[in-house]
Amino acid sequence: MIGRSGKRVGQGGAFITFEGGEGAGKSTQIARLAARLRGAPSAPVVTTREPGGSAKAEAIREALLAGTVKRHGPFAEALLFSAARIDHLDTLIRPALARGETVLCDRFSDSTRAYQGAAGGLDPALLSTLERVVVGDTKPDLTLILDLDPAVGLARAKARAGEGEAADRFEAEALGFHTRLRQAFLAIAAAEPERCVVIDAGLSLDAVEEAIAAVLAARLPGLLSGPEAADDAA
Ligand code: Z5A
Repeated sequence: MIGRSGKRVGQGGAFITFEGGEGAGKSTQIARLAARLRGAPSAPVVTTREPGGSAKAEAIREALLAGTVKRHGPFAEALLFSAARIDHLDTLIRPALARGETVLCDRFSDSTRAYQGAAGGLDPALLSTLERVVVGDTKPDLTLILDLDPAVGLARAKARAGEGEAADRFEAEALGFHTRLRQAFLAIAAAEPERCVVIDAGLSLDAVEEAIAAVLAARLPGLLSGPEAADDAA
Protein backbone atom coordinates (compact mmCIF):
# COMPACT_ATOMS: atom_id res chain seq x y z
CA MET A 1 0.00 0.00 0.00
CA ILE A 2 1.35 3.44 -0.89
CA GLY A 3 0.66 6.07 1.76
CA ARG A 4 -0.15 9.76 1.34
CA SER A 5 3.40 10.67 2.29
CA GLY A 6 4.45 8.97 -0.96
CA LYS A 7 6.16 5.99 0.63
CA ARG A 8 5.40 2.34 1.09
CA VAL A 9 3.37 1.75 4.22
CA GLY A 10 3.92 -1.41 6.25
CA GLN A 11 7.20 -2.36 4.60
CA GLY A 12 8.94 0.90 5.33
CA GLY A 13 7.74 3.49 7.77
CA ALA A 14 4.80 5.86 7.84
CA PHE A 15 4.07 9.49 8.63
CA ILE A 16 1.77 9.67 11.68
CA THR A 17 0.64 12.94 13.23
CA PHE A 18 -0.96 13.55 16.64
CA GLU A 19 -3.39 16.44 17.02
CA GLY A 20 -5.73 17.84 19.67
CA GLY A 21 -6.04 20.54 22.28
CA GLU A 22 -3.75 21.44 25.16
CA GLY A 23 -2.95 18.65 27.62
CA ALA A 24 -4.71 15.99 25.53
CA GLY A 25 -1.73 13.65 26.01
CA LYS A 26 -0.05 13.88 22.60
CA SER A 27 3.56 13.98 23.88
CA THR A 28 2.90 11.18 26.39
CA GLN A 29 1.28 8.92 23.80
CA ILE A 30 3.95 9.62 21.17
CA ALA A 31 6.59 8.46 23.66
CA ARG A 32 4.56 5.32 24.43
CA LEU A 33 3.92 4.50 20.77
CA ALA A 34 7.59 5.08 19.90
CA ALA A 35 8.62 2.64 22.64
CA ARG A 36 6.10 0.08 21.35
CA LEU A 37 7.25 0.47 17.74
CA ARG A 38 10.91 0.22 18.75
CA GLY A 39 10.10 -3.15 20.32
CA ALA A 40 8.37 -4.35 17.13
CA PRO A 41 9.99 -5.75 13.98
CA SER A 42 9.19 -2.59 12.06
CA ALA A 43 10.96 0.42 10.61
CA PRO A 44 13.09 2.74 12.79
CA VAL A 45 11.10 5.49 14.52
CA VAL A 46 11.72 9.22 14.74
CA THR A 47 9.72 11.42 17.12
CA THR A 48 9.38 15.12 16.49
CA ARG A 49 7.10 18.10 17.10
CA GLU A 50 5.68 21.29 15.62
CA PRO A 51 6.42 24.07 15.77
CA GLY A 52 9.99 22.82 15.95
CA GLY A 53 11.80 19.61 15.08
CA SER A 54 14.76 21.31 13.37
CA ALA A 55 17.17 24.02 14.54
CA LYS A 56 15.58 26.84 12.50
CA ALA A 57 12.04 25.73 13.35
CA GLU A 58 12.87 25.55 17.08
CA ALA A 59 14.08 29.19 16.92
CA ILE A 60 10.77 30.20 15.29
CA ARG A 61 8.90 28.19 17.98
CA GLU A 62 10.42 30.33 20.70
CA ALA A 63 9.06 33.54 19.17
CA LEU A 64 5.63 32.04 18.47
CA LEU A 65 5.08 30.59 21.96
CA ALA A 66 6.48 33.68 23.72
CA GLY A 67 3.65 35.59 22.02
CA THR A 68 5.89 38.18 20.31
CA VAL A 69 4.18 37.54 16.96
CA LYS A 70 0.62 37.71 18.32
CA ARG A 71 0.34 41.47 17.79
CA HIS A 72 0.90 40.95 14.04
CA GLY A 73 -2.26 38.82 13.82
CA PRO A 74 -3.13 35.21 12.89
CA PHE A 75 -1.95 35.49 9.26
CA ALA A 76 1.57 36.45 10.36
CA GLU A 77 1.46 33.58 12.85
CA ALA A 78 0.28 31.16 10.14
CA LEU A 79 3.17 32.27 7.90
CA LEU A 80 5.68 31.70 10.67
CA PHE A 81 4.25 28.26 11.54
CA SER A 82 4.56 27.53 7.79
CA ALA A 83 8.17 28.78 7.65
CA ALA A 84 9.00 26.46 10.56
CA ARG A 85 7.16 23.59 8.82
CA ILE A 86 9.09 24.07 5.56
CA ASP A 87 12.43 23.67 7.37
CA HIS A 88 11.12 20.76 9.45
CA LEU A 89 9.87 18.95 6.33
CA ASP A 90 13.06 19.59 4.35
CA THR A 91 15.59 18.72 7.03
CA LEU A 92 13.87 16.06 9.13
CA ILE A 93 10.53 14.63 7.96
CA ARG A 94 11.16 14.01 4.24
CA PRO A 95 14.70 12.60 4.71
CA ALA A 96 13.44 10.23 7.45
CA LEU A 97 10.53 9.02 5.29
CA ALA A 98 12.89 8.58 2.33
CA ARG A 99 15.05 6.31 4.54
CA GLY A 100 11.93 4.22 5.24
CA GLU A 101 11.59 5.40 8.85
CA THR A 102 8.36 6.03 10.73
CA VAL A 103 7.85 9.65 11.79
CA LEU A 104 5.63 10.40 14.80
CA CYS A 105 4.93 14.13 14.82
CA ASP A 106 3.35 16.10 17.69
CA ARG A 107 1.07 18.50 15.73
CA PHE A 108 1.26 19.33 12.01
CA SER A 109 -0.84 21.24 9.49
CA ASP A 110 -4.20 20.39 11.15
CA SER A 111 -3.06 22.60 14.04
CA THR A 112 -2.72 25.55 11.64
CA ARG A 113 -6.23 24.85 10.32
CA ALA A 114 -7.62 24.67 13.87
CA TYR A 115 -5.63 27.37 15.73
CA GLN A 116 -5.11 30.04 13.05
CA GLY A 117 -8.19 29.06 11.02
CA ALA A 118 -11.19 27.96 13.06
CA ALA A 119 -10.13 29.58 16.34
CA GLY A 120 -8.06 32.48 14.92
CA GLY A 121 -10.53 33.46 12.20
CA LEU A 122 -8.38 33.02 9.05
CA ASP A 123 -10.14 32.08 5.82
CA PRO A 124 -9.98 28.26 5.35
CA ALA A 125 -9.42 28.72 1.58
CA LEU A 126 -6.32 30.81 2.27
CA LEU A 127 -4.99 28.21 4.71
CA SER A 128 -5.67 25.39 2.31
CA THR A 129 -3.63 27.17 -0.39
CA LEU A 130 -0.81 27.74 2.09
CA GLU A 131 -0.96 24.08 3.17
CA ARG A 132 -0.80 22.87 -0.45
CA VAL A 133 2.29 24.96 -1.11
CA VAL A 134 4.07 24.09 2.16
CA VAL A 135 3.17 20.41 2.63
CA GLY A 136 2.87 19.30 -1.00
CA ASP A 137 2.64 15.51 -1.19
CA THR A 138 4.01 14.92 2.30
CA LYS A 139 0.60 14.38 3.85
CA PRO A 140 0.27 12.20 6.96
CA ASP A 141 -0.65 8.55 6.38
CA LEU A 142 -2.57 8.63 9.66
CA THR A 143 -3.66 11.43 11.99
CA LEU A 144 -4.71 10.59 15.54
CA ILE A 145 -6.93 13.29 16.99
CA LEU A 146 -6.84 13.12 20.78
CA ASP A 147 -10.21 14.50 21.83
CA LEU A 148 -10.71 15.90 25.33
CA ASP A 149 -12.92 18.38 27.19
CA PRO A 150 -10.78 21.55 26.98
CA ALA A 151 -11.32 22.35 30.68
CA VAL A 152 -9.77 18.98 31.56
CA GLY A 153 -6.89 19.48 29.10
CA LEU A 154 -6.05 22.96 30.39
CA ALA A 155 -6.13 21.68 33.99
CA ARG A 156 -3.73 18.87 33.03
CA ALA A 157 -1.36 21.30 31.29
CA LYS A 158 -1.48 23.64 34.29
CA ALA A 159 -0.78 20.84 36.77
CA ARG A 160 2.16 19.66 34.65
CA ALA A 161 3.63 23.17 34.34
CA GLY A 162 3.77 23.51 38.13
CA GLU A 163 3.64 26.57 40.34
CA GLY A 164 5.04 29.81 38.99
CA GLU A 165 5.37 28.84 35.29
CA ALA A 166 3.37 31.21 33.07
CA ALA A 167 0.94 29.88 30.44
CA ASP A 168 2.27 30.21 26.86
CA ARG A 169 0.61 32.36 24.15
CA PHE A 170 -2.02 29.71 23.29
CA GLU A 171 -2.64 28.22 26.75
CA ALA A 172 -3.49 31.76 27.89
CA GLU A 173 -6.48 32.01 25.51
CA ALA A 174 -10.00 31.84 27.00
CA LEU A 175 -12.02 28.62 27.26
CA GLY A 176 -14.17 29.64 24.25
CA PHE A 177 -11.05 29.60 22.03
CA HIS A 178 -10.20 26.07 23.21
CA THR A 179 -13.79 24.92 22.67
CA ARG A 180 -13.61 26.18 19.05
CA LEU A 181 -10.37 24.25 18.65
CA ARG A 182 -11.99 21.03 19.83
CA GLN A 183 -14.85 21.49 17.37
CA ALA A 184 -12.38 22.26 14.58
CA PHE A 185 -10.37 19.08 15.15
CA LEU A 186 -13.57 17.00 15.22
CA ALA A 187 -14.70 18.65 11.96
CA ILE A 188 -11.36 17.81 10.31
CA ALA A 189 -11.75 14.18 11.42
CA ALA A 190 -15.29 14.05 10.06
CA ALA A 191 -14.21 15.55 6.72
CA GLU A 192 -11.21 13.23 6.25
CA PRO A 193 -12.10 9.86 7.81
CA GLU A 194 -9.64 7.98 5.57
CA ARG A 195 -6.76 9.88 7.22
CA CYS A 196 -8.04 10.80 10.70
CA VAL A 197 -9.18 8.78 13.70
CA VAL A 198 -10.59 10.36 16.88
CA ILE A 199 -9.30 8.89 20.14
CA ASP A 200 -11.08 9.47 23.47
CA ALA A 201 -8.27 11.19 25.42
CA GLY A 202 -10.36 11.31 28.62
CA LEU A 203 -9.60 7.62 29.25
CA SER A 204 -6.68 6.43 31.37
CA LEU A 205 -3.15 6.66 29.94
CA ASP A 206 -3.07 2.89 29.38
CA ALA A 207 -6.52 2.82 27.74
CA VAL A 208 -5.55 5.62 25.34
CA GLU A 209 -2.33 3.77 24.49
CA GLU A 210 -4.29 0.60 23.71
CA ALA A 211 -6.82 2.50 21.59
CA ILE A 212 -3.96 3.97 19.54
CA ALA A 213 -2.31 0.56 19.12
CA ALA A 214 -5.64 -0.87 17.90
CA VAL A 215 -5.95 1.91 15.30
CA LEU A 216 -2.42 1.27 14.08
CA ALA A 217 -3.07 -2.45 13.80
CA ALA A 218 -6.18 -1.74 11.71
CA ARG A 219 -4.90 1.16 9.60
CA LEU A 220 -1.21 0.42 9.16
CA PRO A 221 -0.78 -3.34 9.50
CA GLY A 222 2.90 -4.18 9.52
CA LEU A 223 4.07 -1.30 11.67
CA LEU A 224 3.41 -3.14 14.94
CA SER A 225 3.58 -6.70 13.72
CA GLY A 226 6.04 -6.77 10.83
CA PRO A 227 5.80 -6.72 7.03
CA GLU A 228 4.03 -10.13 6.81
CA ALA A 229 0.92 -8.62 8.43
CA ALA A 230 0.89 -5.88 5.79
CA ASP A 231 1.14 -8.50 3.03
CA ASP A 232 -1.70 -10.54 4.57
CA ALA A 233 -3.89 -7.42 4.79
CA ALA A 234 -3.12 -6.31 1.22
N1 Z5A B 1 0.24 25.74 17.13
C1 Z5A B 1 -0.47 26.57 16.27
O1 Z5A B 1 -1.15 27.50 16.74
N2 Z5A B 1 -0.41 26.36 14.94
C2 Z5A B 1 0.34 25.37 14.39
O2 Z5A B 1 0.37 25.22 13.16
C3 Z5A B 1 1.05 24.51 15.29
C4 Z5A B 1 0.98 24.72 16.64
C5 Z5A B 1 1.89 23.38 14.72
C6 Z5A B 1 2.51 24.37 20.68
O3 Z5A B 1 2.53 24.17 22.03
C7 Z5A B 1 1.44 25.41 20.44
O4 Z5A B 1 1.51 25.88 19.09
C8 Z5A B 1 0.10 24.79 20.63
C9 Z5A B 1 -0.63 25.02 19.32
C10 Z5A B 1 0.20 25.98 18.57
N3 Z5A B 1 -0.62 25.43 21.64
N4 Z5A B 1 -0.27 25.57 22.79
N5 Z5A B 1 -0.03 25.80 23.86
P1 Z5A B 1 3.21 22.98 22.78
O5 Z5A B 1 3.90 22.08 21.81
O6 Z5A B 1 4.02 23.56 23.87
O7 Z5A B 1 1.96 22.33 23.49
P2 Z5A B 1 0.85 21.34 23.03
O8 Z5A B 1 1.12 20.83 21.67
O9 Z5A B 1 -0.47 21.97 23.25
O10 Z5A B 1 1.05 20.13 23.98
P3 Z5A B 1 0.86 20.01 25.52
O11 Z5A B 1 0.15 21.10 26.19
O12 Z5A B 1 2.26 19.75 25.98
O13 Z5A B 1 -0.08 18.79 25.63
P4 Z5A B 1 0.05 17.27 25.20
O14 Z5A B 1 1.37 16.96 24.59
O15 Z5A B 1 -1.14 16.97 24.39
O16 Z5A B 1 -0.09 16.52 26.58
P5 Z5A B 1 1.02 15.76 27.49
O17 Z5A B 1 2.20 16.67 27.72
O18 Z5A B 1 1.26 14.41 26.98
O19 Z5A B 1 0.14 15.62 28.81
C11 Z5A B 1 -0.15 16.75 29.61
C12 Z5A B 1 -0.28 16.29 31.09
O20 Z5A B 1 -1.45 15.48 31.22
C13 Z5A B 1 0.90 15.45 31.58
O21 Z5A B 1 1.15 15.74 32.92
C14 Z5A B 1 0.39 14.03 31.43
O22 Z5A B 1 0.98 13.12 32.32
C15 Z5A B 1 -1.09 14.19 31.70
N6 Z5A B 1 -1.90 13.22 30.96
C16 Z5A B 1 -1.78 12.90 29.64
N7 Z5A B 1 -2.68 11.97 29.30
C17 Z5A B 1 -3.41 11.70 30.41
C18 Z5A B 1 -4.51 10.83 30.68
N8 Z5A B 1 -5.03 10.03 29.74
N9 Z5A B 1 -5.02 10.84 31.93
C19 Z5A B 1 -4.50 11.65 32.88
N10 Z5A B 1 -3.45 12.49 32.71
C20 Z5A B 1 -2.92 12.51 31.48
